[in-house]
Amino acid sequence: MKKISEEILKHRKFLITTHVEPDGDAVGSTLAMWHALKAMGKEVVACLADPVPPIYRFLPGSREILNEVPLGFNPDCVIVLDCSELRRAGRILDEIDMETVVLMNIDHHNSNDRFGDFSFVEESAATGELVYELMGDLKIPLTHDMGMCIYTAILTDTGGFRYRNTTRRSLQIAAEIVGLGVNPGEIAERACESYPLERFQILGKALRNLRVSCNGKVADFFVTQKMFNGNGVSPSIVEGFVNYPREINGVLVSVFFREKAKGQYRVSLRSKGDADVSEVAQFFGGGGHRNAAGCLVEGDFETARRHVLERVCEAVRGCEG
Ligand SMILES: [Mn+2]
Repeated sequence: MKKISEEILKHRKFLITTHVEPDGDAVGSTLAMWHALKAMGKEVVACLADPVPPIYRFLPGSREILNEVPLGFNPDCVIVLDCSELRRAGRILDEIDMETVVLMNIDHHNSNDRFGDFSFVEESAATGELVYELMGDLKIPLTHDMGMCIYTAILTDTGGFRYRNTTRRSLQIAAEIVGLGVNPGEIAERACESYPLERFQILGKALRNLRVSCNGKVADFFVTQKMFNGNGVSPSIVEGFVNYPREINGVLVSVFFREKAKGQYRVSLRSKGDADVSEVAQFFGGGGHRNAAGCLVEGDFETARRHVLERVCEAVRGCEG
C-alpha cells in the first residue's frame, strides 16, 4: 500500500474505472477514490463502461461519472478498482494509450491476477475498505460524502453486514462513518430498498423456475431476455437476485443464470460457509471469492446449467470432507 500511496502523490492526472455491470462496491469505491483525489487537488475523471445503476445514483458525485473517456484527456495514472482481471474493466481502457500510463490495481478478490504496475490486493469485505485504508495512509480526512460511498460499498458487498466476509474492521470503518453523521438506515433504504417494481415482477417470474438439487444443498434459477419483456429495463435490475435462494434453509450454494445474449449466460454463484464457488467460477473462466463468484457460459442452456451444477455439487461435497 505504501508504494501505491507514494505513486499517487507523484501523479497529477487520474482516470478511475471499475468493472462492467458495476455493483455497490464498484460504484462506491470508485466515487470514494474520486472524492479523495479531488481533495488532494488532482485532476481526476471517473469513467465506467456501463451506466451507474439507478439505485446507486444517490451517491454524491455519481452524476459526474462518465461512460466515455473525454476527448483529449490523457491521464498519467489509471486506477482500476474491484476488478480481478483487467478485462473486467471493459471497453474503457481501449480508449487510453496504456503504454504511457502507470496502471494501479486495487481489489479484494483473492483470484486477482495482480495485473498493473502497482497492485494493492488484499482480502477484505469490499474494495471500499481498501480505498479507506489508502486514504488513511495518504492522510486525506474522511468527509461525509466519501463516507457515504465507502459505507455503501461495504454494506452492499457484505449483504448488509450479514455475510461471512464481514469483519471487525468492516464494522469499525462503518462505525467511524456513522460518527461523521451518515445514517445507516437512510443508506440502507436508498441502496437496498429503492428498487423499481419491475424488479419484483421479473423476480416473480424467475422464482417460478427455482430448482433445488444436490440433496437440497444447491438452488438455482434463471432469467431469460424474454422475461425482461423488452420494456427498456437494464440488466442491473436483477443485480443481487442470486442472494435470494441462499436464504432457504439447508441451501449452501445458490446459482443464478442470466441470459445475456442468445446462447450466452452470466452465472452468479453464492455460497454459505466453506463451499468454494470461486473454484467453480475459475473452472469456467471467471473468478471471485470463496463465497461469491461469477463466470460466463455458452451453448444450450440446459447443458450449460447441468455442467455448472455438477461442478457446484462437487464443491459442496468437497467441503463436507
Ligand atoms: Mn467488490
